[in-house]
Amino acid sequence: MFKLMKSKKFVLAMVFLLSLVLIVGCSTQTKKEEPTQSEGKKEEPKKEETKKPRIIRAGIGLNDKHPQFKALEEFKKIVEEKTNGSVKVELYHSGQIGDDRTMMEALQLGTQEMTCPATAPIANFVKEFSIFDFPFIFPNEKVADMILDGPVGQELLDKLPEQGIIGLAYWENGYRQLTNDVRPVAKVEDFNGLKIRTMENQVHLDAFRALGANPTPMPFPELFTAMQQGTVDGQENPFATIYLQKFYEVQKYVSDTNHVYSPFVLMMSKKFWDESTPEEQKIFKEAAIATRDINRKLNREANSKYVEELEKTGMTLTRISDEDRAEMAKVVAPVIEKHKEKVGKEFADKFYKAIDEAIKATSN
Ligand code: KDG
Repeated sequence: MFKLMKSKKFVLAMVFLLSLVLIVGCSTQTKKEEPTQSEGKKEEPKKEETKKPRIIRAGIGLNDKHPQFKALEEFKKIVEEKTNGSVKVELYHSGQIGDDRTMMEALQLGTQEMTCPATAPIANFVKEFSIFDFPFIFPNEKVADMILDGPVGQELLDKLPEQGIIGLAYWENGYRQLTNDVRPVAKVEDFNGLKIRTMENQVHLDAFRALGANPTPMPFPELFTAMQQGTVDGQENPFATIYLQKFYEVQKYVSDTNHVYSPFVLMMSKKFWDESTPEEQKIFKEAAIATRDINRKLNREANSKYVEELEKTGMTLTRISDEDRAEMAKVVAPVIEKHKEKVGKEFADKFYKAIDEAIKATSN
């Protein structure tokens, strides 16, 4: 009996011990599975951030040697750096993705983000822009800068958003000069019958017609071939463009007509602008202004350097006398009067008044 009791006790003791082991085991197991306080705070491991950069496709008609492209490269650098890579800028030159008009239309549709056309084709979207193409309106670059960067220039940029475009800043194309492959042009009568390619702008067409030439509007990317094939005898553009686009290969004569001071407008699609944050918009605007100054500096250096280089290529340079230039201005005066009516007398008067004030301010 005692033996039995002893063994019962033994069995009970064993069962107790076993259950103890089991309980302790289970409890430590459970403990392991329970998150510790600090583990509980741990965040879900983050998935790789795969936010793609937004792309700005910026296209121009001129080639990659031109100060316009050099300034665009600076714009790209600033924007990519300041947006920490969340915006990437792709640059296209030589009309690779279109001419001035088609690129502006692409900006309106939101299928391209930036371009930088001369003001002449912009007049087909906002008529008042044609005032920049009135011949002999800007006496020098200082005056042009004051007007463009002042309230009248801004008033014109403010007309672009209703066309689906944001005008960021005025850059510089420069004073336009005539080239042709027929004869030296020194006087009004020398324009007679010359087939001249002009930008797509009514003021240019009317002015060259008044001078006796036979003007044809044509997008810039088609120009070299048109001169090469003799579809046109000549064209007009600043010295830097004439040299850097190698027009001297297909043109014999260049005259320093200085007939129009041609600005560029660095512009962005309103769709892209509206999708950007206020911080990004600030970066775009500031970069446009910083690179405007780079562009103007490089462009002025290029225009004065390349006029000499053009003579070295074998082109004949004709210097126009003040009297002959005054005669040209007299011939195109009625064209200006006609287009003053078109842009609106009130606006034209305001523009001319601003020029007078800028002349006074810059001549001190
Ligand atoms: O990149 C600018 C060109 O597309 C164009 O504006 C140059 O002045 C020009 C022209 O004659 O068309």
